[in-house]
Amino acid sequence: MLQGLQDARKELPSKYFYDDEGSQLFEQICELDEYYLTRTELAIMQTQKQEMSALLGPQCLLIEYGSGSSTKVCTLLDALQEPVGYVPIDIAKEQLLRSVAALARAYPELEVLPVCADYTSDFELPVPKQPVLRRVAYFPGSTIGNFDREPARRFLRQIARACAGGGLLIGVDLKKDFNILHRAYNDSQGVTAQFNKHLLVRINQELDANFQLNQFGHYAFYNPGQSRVEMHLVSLKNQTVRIGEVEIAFKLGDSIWTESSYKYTLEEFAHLAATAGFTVERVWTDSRQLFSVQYLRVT
Ligand code: AVI
Repeated sequence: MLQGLQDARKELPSKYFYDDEGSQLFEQICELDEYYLTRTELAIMQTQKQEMSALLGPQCLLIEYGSGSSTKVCTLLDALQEPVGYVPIDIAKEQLLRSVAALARAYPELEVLPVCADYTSDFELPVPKQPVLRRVAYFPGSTIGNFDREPARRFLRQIARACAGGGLLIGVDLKKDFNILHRAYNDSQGVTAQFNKHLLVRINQELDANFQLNQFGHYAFYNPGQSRVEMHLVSLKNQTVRIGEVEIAFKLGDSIWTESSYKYTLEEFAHLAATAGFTVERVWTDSRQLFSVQYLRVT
């Protein structure tokens, strides 16, 4: 965190949004009218789950990277043919434990094998009791968009290795009218702004800092040259912030870059997938082509 704030271009890794409170704020974002992503993806899952289930086949081990509240996966679990297990991976422990308990009630037959980890790190995949025919990763929500290009490729390669002989069901947000993107990341209720500032709240609480939340503004815009929505926190005045023993000076207008959310065309994503060891087998989209769910097979 300190390193990121001391660089000439101040930047904080977006993965730190997701402690328990941050994860709850994100769940609130997913309910917003302006945030079309979740709603659109869920509708695609609902209408296409039978075909998805046929592609994934019987006795698969479903591994979800960044499972959150594990709500999206239920649509899939309802349709899958005799899944041998479900591995939810998430860094937010409380939420992970809550969702495991809920899943155990809803799917008493299903073996649930939770992993509390940063899913981009090296961790051991648990082995279910029943034999596995195919390992399939599930990475919904277009979280792949929060990775820069090279880290995205590395992460997809990591999944391809973990699921050799299997595949990946992934949600990918698509390029579209900038105004739709602008509204999605600048909602009228200010939930996204609160989510963005949550990083500062965490630094204050966990690293003994004194950021004044009302002295930083939420700023999100689409950068067409880079095909991404950028989220920043912009200093509203000249100020000095203390983090532990370290003082960091901000000038009026200085920004902390907190997140990128890349948007793809289907061709661009197929190219990225191919360079990471996957072949796109099937793409489902909504009628407005806002969002896609894709099944990639490990090549
Ligand atoms: C988790 N991720 C896909 C979200 C996104 O749209 O990039 C995070 C988010 N940031 C602001 N609103 C939602």
